[in-house]
Amino acid sequence: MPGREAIPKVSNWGRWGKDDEKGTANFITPEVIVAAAQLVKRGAVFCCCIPIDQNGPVFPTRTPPQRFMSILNVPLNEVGLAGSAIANDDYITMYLQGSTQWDSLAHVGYDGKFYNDADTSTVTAHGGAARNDIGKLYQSFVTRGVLLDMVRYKGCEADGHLPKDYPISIDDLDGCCQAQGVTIKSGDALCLRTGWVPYWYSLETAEDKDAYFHAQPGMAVATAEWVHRKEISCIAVDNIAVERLPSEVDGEFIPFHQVAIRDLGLTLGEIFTFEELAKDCAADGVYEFLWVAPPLHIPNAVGSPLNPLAIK
Ligand code: UVW
Repeated sequence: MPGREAIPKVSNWGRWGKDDEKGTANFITPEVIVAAAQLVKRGAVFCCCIPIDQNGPVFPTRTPPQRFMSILNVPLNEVGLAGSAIANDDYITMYLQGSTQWDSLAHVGYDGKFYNDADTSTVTAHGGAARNDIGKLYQSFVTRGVLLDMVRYKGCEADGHLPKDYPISIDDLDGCCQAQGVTIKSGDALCLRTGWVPYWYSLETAEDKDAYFHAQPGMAVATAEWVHRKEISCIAVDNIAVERLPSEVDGEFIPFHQVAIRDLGLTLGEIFTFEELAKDCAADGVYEFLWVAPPLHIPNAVGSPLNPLAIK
């Protein structure tokens, strides 16, 4: 197996200035947003996240989200407030990486650095991420989305997902674009269907659920060069780690994360679902749409859940 030399040597450090913290989100210009808005033709809306509950796939180092009632059918006149109203409140505890999520540019680095030469000291226990946090992108990821339905393209529709640990290559990405009749443009959100998240919900045994996280179809590390060349603004995948697991690079668990997040400043999205959108795209042959997928406005956060919408 090759070592770190197999990781493409591409970088956006300094491209948008030495203080930039948005990375490839900068490809989404006002012109890109105006053009993306023209893609709304039918008013059809497709939600591309899983429910935030205890049933979704969560990496074993994390725990599933939990929602609690904090007050239950409380008559307001019993707590010193006027009137006949009764009220309920609730709260949630969750990993910001514990459901459909964006990884910020402070999520993964290497060799002591995060995107755009940010030192590891920019992330602290009390302050979180002082640089490259997801909160900086709260108005971002409204752009043209393109779904590459790799499950259908690779003839895996009967299984519903790509083979486990399938590495999606540059040839696959180009071939899928060609088969679907789409051209990737600067600023696009790449939405990639592997079928891996829907597959989770069919698993029954603890062994199968454990194995699920150790081998998954996803982006081959070499595709980082393609993503860079195409000026993609963000990648959203219906798998657990965007990239193929196990890694193709000796000694590195998540090499695509390293080059994409740290070197390119590329926001990665995981645990999406594209089943309904993919059905619609196959039916009308239109694989482009308005993509509205901002993170929550959480200053200093390393990641964020979201409710991503594809609108046709
Ligand atoms: C994995 O779960 C492996 O990826 P991330 O840390 O980006 O969520």
